[in-house]
Amino acid sequence: MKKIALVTGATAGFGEAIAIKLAESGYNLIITGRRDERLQDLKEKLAKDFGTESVTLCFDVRDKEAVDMAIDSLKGDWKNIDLLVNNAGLAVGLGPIQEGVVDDWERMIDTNVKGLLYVTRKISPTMVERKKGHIINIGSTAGKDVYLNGNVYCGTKHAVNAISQAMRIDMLPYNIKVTQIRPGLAETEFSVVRFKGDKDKADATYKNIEPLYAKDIADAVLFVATRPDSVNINDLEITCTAQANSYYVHK
Ligand code: NDP
Ligand code: 8X3
Repeated sequence: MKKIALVTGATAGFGEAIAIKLAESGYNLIITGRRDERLQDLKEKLAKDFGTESVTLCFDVRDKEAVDMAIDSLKGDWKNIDLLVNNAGLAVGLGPIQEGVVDDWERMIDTNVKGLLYVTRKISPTMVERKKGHIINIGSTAGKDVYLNGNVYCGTKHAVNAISQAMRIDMLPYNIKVTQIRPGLAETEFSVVRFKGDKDKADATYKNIEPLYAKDIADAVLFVATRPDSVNINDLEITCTAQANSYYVHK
């Protein structure tokens, strides 16, 4: 029986690359996101390229009822998720707190913090019952250092950092691994979303540097997911060579 991985936010960026990498490495996949057409295309690709069986679940992680219904719809062995990758997330806007757009703040908090919690709350009890599993949370360099105008996004990733550490303690008696992976600047759809479709602004984020790419994070996920049973990678920060931390980038 192949292992089963559920990846949230598999319609783009890191999540899509992680799903492809895990499929290539022999996992069956549960892929999730809000854009169903992309999920169907990815399902087809995984089957064609790697003979992977996958299930698509189209839902918004901010909607607790939708999360519960989606996970409850899993049949038979698909309920026995070996690896959960909490990846779905976003930044919206970049500006000082006194000019902040409350709706943007709520989208970030509801997705990056509450969404991660809803999905984990629904999936972790089965891992606890089986005394088996691995949860990988995608945090950020912004979860340890803050940067100018990053206020609420940085706050959500600090929350992911704290929750990951706490989860690891909670899961300890049940043999469940918890890993946080904290990427730095990576060229995905992240900045296009942050700047609400302004491609020029998004591109400027990565100008004059070679950023990380989604594949780099997928490689890291595979590495941490394939350590021996007795070994856990607790926390892994990854930046491009031109970046030292949240605020030092050599351009
Ligand atoms: P992308 O924008 O390329 O992908 C984001 C993914 O999250 C999409 O699949 C999107 O799917 C999903 N998503 C967003 N909101 C929701 C929602 N409400 N419900 C369900 N799915 C949702 O960005 P990245 O791949 O770069 O980002 C992935 C994660 O990595 C995020 O948590 C981000 O904070 C983090 N990160 C990114 C970095 C970067 O520089 N790129 C660096 C450090 C961390 P859909 O729209 O179909 O719902
Ligand atoms: C994303 C990294 O520095 O663009 O988490 O906010 S950054």
